[in-house]
Formats: sequence, C-alpha cells, structure tokens
Amino acid sequence: MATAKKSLSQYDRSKIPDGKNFRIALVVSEWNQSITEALFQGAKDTLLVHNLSEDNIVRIDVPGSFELIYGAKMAQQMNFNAIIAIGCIIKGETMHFEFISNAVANGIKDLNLNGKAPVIFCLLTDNTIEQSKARSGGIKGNKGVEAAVTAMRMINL
Ligand code: DLZ
Repeated sequence: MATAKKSLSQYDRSKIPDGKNFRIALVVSEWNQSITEALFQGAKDTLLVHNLSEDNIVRIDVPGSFELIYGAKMAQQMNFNAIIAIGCIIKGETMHFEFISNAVANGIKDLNLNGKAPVIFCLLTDNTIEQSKARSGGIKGNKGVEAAVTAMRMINL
C-alpha cells in the first residue's frame, strides 16, 4: 500500500526552501547501526544540498530507538528549527517490536503536539533487515532523505 503512494526520495527540489538559516538536530539510535548510519547520511547529505551549513546540522546519538523520545525532547528544548528522529526496529521473536514502535510513535506524536519545533519520524519498522536495507539507500529509496525534505517543509509552514 505505502509503495503505491509517493516517495519523497524523488522530490521537486525547487519546492524546498533555502536552508541557509536553518538549524536541525538529528537524533540517531545505535541499534541496527548500519541502517541508522545510512539513514543519517541520507538526511545529512540532503540538508547540505539545501544549503544548511555543517555547523547547523547537529547529531545526537542515543542507545536505542526507545531513547529517541528523550533525545528529541532534549533537542526540542534547544535552539533547533526541527528535529529528525532516526531509528530502525526489526521484528524479532518477542513483543519488543510492537512495544517500542508504538512507544516511539506516541512519544514523538506527543512532542509534536506539545513542543515548539517539529519532530520528524524517521523510524523504520520492518519485518526483516532486507526491508530496512531497501529503505535506507536501496531499491525503495532512503527514508533519511525523505525525513530531511519533510523537516525543511515543516520549518517553512
Ligand atoms: C531492546 C531492543 C530490541 C530487542 N530491539 C531493538 C530494535 O530492533 N531497534 C532498536 O532501535 N532498539 C531495540 N532495542 C533497544 C530499545 O530501543 C532500548 O534502547 C532499550 O530497551 C533500553 O531502553
């Protein structure tokens, strides 16, 4: 269903605002690190293309996706125009997938309702590592790119 809809990995660059004066935090989970690094790189490269300076792209590392909520909350209290929360949860044998995915989605939703800066949801919730690879620079694009584009558009609302 999702793939039938548009992918922001292919986007109209002319519709994205100039990022010269934007300051964006990227909160990055260390779980499934090869995936979250690729998402981070996709997001960062996109922000650089849109004129953000290296100094205005700040990375905050957290141990796992569950900690994205606290990391993003902390970043919201600092001087950022937007925050991108980057993580990857892969389904295993236990219920962790459901608990962590729901908690992160709800936590980030609450931050968006209550905080000043928008928090962008760049959390892969996949059944297999192959699905995550496909969405972090593979055949399904890079959700980090999409998150960066979304952040710039939300700042410009
Ligand atoms: C514990 C756990 C498990 C089992 N799986 C993942 C995962 O697939 N992706 C992820 O980002 N984090 C996972 N974690 C760690 C939790 O997010 C969290 O870091 C710990 O429960 C400590 O609060």
